[in-house]
Amino acid sequence: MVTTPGRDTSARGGDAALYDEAGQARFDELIAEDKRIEPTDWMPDDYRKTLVRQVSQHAHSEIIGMQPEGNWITRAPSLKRKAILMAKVQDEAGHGLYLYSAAQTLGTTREQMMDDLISGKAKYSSIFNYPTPTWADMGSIGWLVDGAAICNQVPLCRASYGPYGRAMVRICKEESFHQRQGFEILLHLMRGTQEQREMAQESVNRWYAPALMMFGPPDADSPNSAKSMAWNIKRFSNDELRQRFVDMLVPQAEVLGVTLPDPDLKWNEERGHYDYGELDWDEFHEVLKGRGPMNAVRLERRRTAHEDGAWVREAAAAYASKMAARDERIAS
Ligand code: BYC
Repeated sequence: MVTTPGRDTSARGGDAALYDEAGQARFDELIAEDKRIEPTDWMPDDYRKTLVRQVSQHAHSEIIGMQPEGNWITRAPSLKRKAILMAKVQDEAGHGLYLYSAAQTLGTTREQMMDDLISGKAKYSSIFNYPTPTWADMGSIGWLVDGAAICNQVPLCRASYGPYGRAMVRICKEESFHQRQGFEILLHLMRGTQEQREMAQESVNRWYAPALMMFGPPDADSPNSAKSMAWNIKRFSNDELRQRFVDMLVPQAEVLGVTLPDPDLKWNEERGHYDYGELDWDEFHEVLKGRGPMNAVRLERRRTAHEDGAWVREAAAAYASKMAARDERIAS
């Protein structure tokens, strides 16, 4: 094994910083053969950093994403709707936990990720910085937000990093149920009274464009895509996935009877895809800078929840050290 000191290329964040030529060759081979990289394999530092960035942002999105829907648990229109919504929000918490665990295998700690989130340093999906003023928003989130998430995440099941890809398999199964329940909420409203139909349409009008922006900036402005695709983390570009999503939405909107709020949306025979109008990327960048309609509220809520949960973390740590001391006594 040839090692070159001075380049921090270790797979485990804090370990000795050594470039491993044989490790690099093995890594390149695994990527070329479209095989999985596991936590114990050597990996280039840039690959590890890219994954920590994407997986932790993804985990934060799931955790912050509980808030817009959590907002409606106490006001769901029936016991059945309430039970479904509670289960869905709990699923999001579970997704966050799988993903934090996957990120931890890359050498980062849960504490570090949490600090980055509550200090406002870490990003999370732009979509969760929009408000949920009506019940129809639970339908739009399921149909459009979870729908976009599935389009984006099904290819991530084949991500080259094992723990991430495996977490995505389970997450996608649950997202698929989430998307259907959102569709069903909207269908129910669209088959209801005039007022309910208007509520559903108004909500779709607000969520459609932000959902399209979930896929990230246009390819020409996506600094991370090329590397992520070369490493088989991302399998499709942001624009490719956005197009796939639009093509999927149009027939579903017809079944629902809602209008997608884009006058430029039309079938392009030549391309075999729907053309769609320009999105407001200034709005997207404003949201990313923390100036979206709900950024401050979302972060403040997370901060408070973290502080309120301090006693749980302390109790768990005290219990763990008590158990460790007991095991030591038994062993000696
Ligand atoms: N929001 O070079 P790019 C869910 C950032 S949760 C915020 O294209 P990349 C659900 C990007 O991070 C769904 N930031 O980046 C939960 C980068 O900044 P940094 C969450 C965004 O990584 C609860 C910069 O813009 N899904 O489904 O190649 C309830 C340039 O972008 C966004 C995931 O996280 C955005 N929308 O591609 C209901 C999926 N877009 O990091 C539902 C996993 C871009 O360089 N993530 N940025 O400072 C990914 O697939 C990719 O990270 C992205 C971006 C496609 C999002």
